[in-house]
Amino acid sequence: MTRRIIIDTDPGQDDAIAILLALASPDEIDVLGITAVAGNVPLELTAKNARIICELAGRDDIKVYAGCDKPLGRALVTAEHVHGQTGLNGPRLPDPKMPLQDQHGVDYIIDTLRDAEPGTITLCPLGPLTNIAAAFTRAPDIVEKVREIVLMGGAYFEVGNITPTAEFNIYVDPQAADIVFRAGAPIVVMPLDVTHKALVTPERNAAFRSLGTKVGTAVANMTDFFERFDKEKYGSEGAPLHDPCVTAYLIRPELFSGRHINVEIETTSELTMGMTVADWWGVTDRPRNAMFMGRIDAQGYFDLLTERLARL
Ligand SMILES: [Ca+2]
Repeated sequence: MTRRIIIDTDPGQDDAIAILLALASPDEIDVLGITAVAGNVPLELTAKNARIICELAGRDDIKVYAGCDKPLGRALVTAEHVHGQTGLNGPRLPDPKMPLQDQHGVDYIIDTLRDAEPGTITLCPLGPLTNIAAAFTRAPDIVEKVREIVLMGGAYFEVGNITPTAEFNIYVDPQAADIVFRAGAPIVVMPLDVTHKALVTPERNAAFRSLGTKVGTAVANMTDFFERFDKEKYGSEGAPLHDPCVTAYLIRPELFSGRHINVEIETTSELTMGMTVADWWGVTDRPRNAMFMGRIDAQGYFDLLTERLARL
């Protein structure tokens, strides 16, 4: 059955590839709309980049909304050091011609869920959870409309990438993450524990480039750009391709495995702010609120990406 989804995103090269994968997979995924949030770069750029990607996919009919321009209770932290000044450094892509919708992204999320049957809409957050938390706070009645929240964020065994203990998306808005993880909707988490196993090796990037299409070339140029940062930082054979794990899960969930556990968010300690405290070993009685993934069939994941991106 086709999943009806809202992608909430801060593009970001890896967000871009996650969106392309969704748009290339209409049998499994119906993208109702895309909401932009401040994260990797400020909101003005993420709202623009989301439209650049829709146009790259030939889908200027997709509705893109701008959401929150800063976290609920903290100053915005961005990641130009990873993604470049535009957030989409790497490929040369034209400015978008398609319009940004007038409605605020949070209002769009609320209205769309209110119009839906219970348990039917999947939310796919690829950035800080500000928009989702704002919607849940303002309209708690929409939580029951959610089928699943499949998000990229957090880490347990891999600990942190923006501080020693926190992953970027959760760190930017820990208060929002706390609201979402306590909301009661089913959650699937793609933490660094998974995404750091999804490395773009030279062979995998060559597979994107050899598609010989506009999309294949753009994707190869995106991963070329951000892998410079990760290779230096981690000394790994390539960059982790984080966000497409979310949309890949909607198509082939069997690529991933993990544990259904309690996950809580650190919101008070400055030292460990934004840490996803995951009870992987079941040492507490806290209620299980999230499917926390730990393993990925990485080659299956890249084969899926290459196969689907070839369709665009
Ligand atoms: Ca992202």
